[in-house]
Amino acid sequence: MSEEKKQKPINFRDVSTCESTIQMLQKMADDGVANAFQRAADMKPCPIGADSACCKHCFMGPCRLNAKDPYSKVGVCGATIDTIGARNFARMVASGCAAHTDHGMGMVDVFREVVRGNISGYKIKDEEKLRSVAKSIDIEVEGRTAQEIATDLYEELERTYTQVEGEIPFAKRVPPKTLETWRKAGIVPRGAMREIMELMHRTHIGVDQDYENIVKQCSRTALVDGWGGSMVATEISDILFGTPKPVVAGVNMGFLKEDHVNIIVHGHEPLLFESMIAATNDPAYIEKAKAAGAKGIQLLGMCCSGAEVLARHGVPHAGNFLSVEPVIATGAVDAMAVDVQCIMQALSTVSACYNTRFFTTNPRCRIDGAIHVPFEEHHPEACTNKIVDAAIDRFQNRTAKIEIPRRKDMGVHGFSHEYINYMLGGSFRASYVPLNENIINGRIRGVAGVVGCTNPRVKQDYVHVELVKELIKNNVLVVQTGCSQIALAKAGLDKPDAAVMAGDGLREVCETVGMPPVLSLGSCVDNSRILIACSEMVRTGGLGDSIADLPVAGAAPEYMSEKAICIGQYFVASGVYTVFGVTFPVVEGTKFHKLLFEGLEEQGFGKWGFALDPYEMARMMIDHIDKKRMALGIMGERERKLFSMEDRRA
Ligand code: NFS
Repeated sequence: MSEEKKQKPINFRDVSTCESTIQMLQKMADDGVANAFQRAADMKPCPIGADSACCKHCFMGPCRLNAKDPYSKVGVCGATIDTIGARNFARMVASGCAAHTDHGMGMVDVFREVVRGNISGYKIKDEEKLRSVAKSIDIEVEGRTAQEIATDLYEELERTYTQVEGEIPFAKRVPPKTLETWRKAGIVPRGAMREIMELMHRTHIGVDQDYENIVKQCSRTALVDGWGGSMVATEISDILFGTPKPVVAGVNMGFLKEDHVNIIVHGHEPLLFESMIAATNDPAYIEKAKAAGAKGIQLLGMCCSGAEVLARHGVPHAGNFLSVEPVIATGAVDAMAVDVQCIMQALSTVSACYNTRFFTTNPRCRIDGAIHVPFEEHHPEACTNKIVDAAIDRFQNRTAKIEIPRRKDMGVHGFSHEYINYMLGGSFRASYVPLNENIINGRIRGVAGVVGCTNPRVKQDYVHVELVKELIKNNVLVVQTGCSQIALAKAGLDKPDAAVMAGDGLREVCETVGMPPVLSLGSCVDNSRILIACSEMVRTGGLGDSIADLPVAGAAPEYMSEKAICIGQYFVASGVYTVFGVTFPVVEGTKFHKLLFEGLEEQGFGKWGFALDPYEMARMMIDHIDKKRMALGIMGERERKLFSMEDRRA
């Protein structure tokens, strides 16, 4: 079954803290089926590549520089370590930005077709959101029909992608002082296509060889993701499928049901998932499943589209990125359908081992060995029906031994920034005033976004969970997206009674409002909700004039994707201190590294940070938050006591 020959023995408890994943890793080992944890153990990362100290941008090389003595060598063309590092980093940003903006543009395409009446399967579900998004970019809404507003809106939002000159529409949502910093630096994004194109051009051999200049275009490209592609994806998803409101929902593999037909959707675009919800609730299909001997059909999500429908509809979520292979080892997954992004190629092999029907659905993502059933927005049922049929057929002919981990974790999901507004202020005075007030009076020390992937190079979920626990203990309110929020959901921190784990101040606020100390906001494109929340905090007043003034910080402690690098860069460019774990793909001690970790902050932006240890990471974020509080003059006496590492651990 396995393609691996010599395997390093691994203790599963050393590589994950997710009980279900550990149980399934044991099963995979018994079954002789390979997985990412094993492959990571067997494959040492290339040290030169890990530091991004090699250049493959032309064929005079590849040139390898020495990370230990970075200025001892240059490439064949004379490129220095700073140029090479900046170009490599920039291309990660370009790739991550392309992924999010291509997704966002796909959403605009569908929105346009819905507005024109060419698609019947989706409709404008949240008219209030339509109006508020339109208003935020100065589209007239008074006395106009939804149709008229939506027509203007898609035309306007399309500019986020295609515009050649001028600022993207959502630049209007950026706090004035932050926008001024961008304008001064010449980095207000035009359209995504233009920014990505220019960044790819500038990083070609022999073009931009000034790392500071490259970083400018890097920021501009990243910003067109955060305030552009991703934000449009979030807003249009809300308009079409509804803005999330808190919903009690479950996470973990225990939601698979042995006596049901189980279907998992894994990927990033809500379209496939929304249509799959319709198909699996179709009475005709439920009857068909029953005729095949099942009690019904159980639909579950994984990764980011899973996080979106968890937030919007309470569809259970089976696990984050590193659990996608292990879940198949349950033998209970009758079909897995994927669209784009974070889809491991190995899923095709693992599915074959357990007789799971594995489907690709998007023309952008085909995998050798998968069954390709094209998803087409005009006729989504043509795709989803085939998948449900195949799943029922597989249920009837199950051969794999079934072992489903028992664990189910219930929690509250779906905190859109609109809901945070409402939750804190109530329906009559919905606003961020209570949040700002509680930050100013010190009950809440600050806000941290903890987001991003899981990565087999670090113990799955461990850094996420320890970091978040440490932050809330120190009265930092945590907002979450992506695979990170699934880690915390499994650890039980997204329920109101988790407030007992928070410091006194945060606990008091949580108990008064009835909210958890950890708010899960959705998928990775929903990081744009955090940007909007930051803007609202600035607009509400009392916490400075720009995002860079706010007592906030961000982290992606177990990241693995280029999308994460792009997200990190747009938070930094927006003014947020952003700490990454695992590894940082830039040679330490270089001028380029210094610019990212110090120089950008001096220019009025945020800055990057790096740490492996969750407690160290928390300390860095808290120190930064305190630094901002101090600058704002809201550092109360009570908080001045600095805890040592030992105090915190205790
Ligand atoms: Ni984000 Fe979503 Fe997860 Fe990482 Fe992948 S699923 S878009 S990249 S692994 S958080």
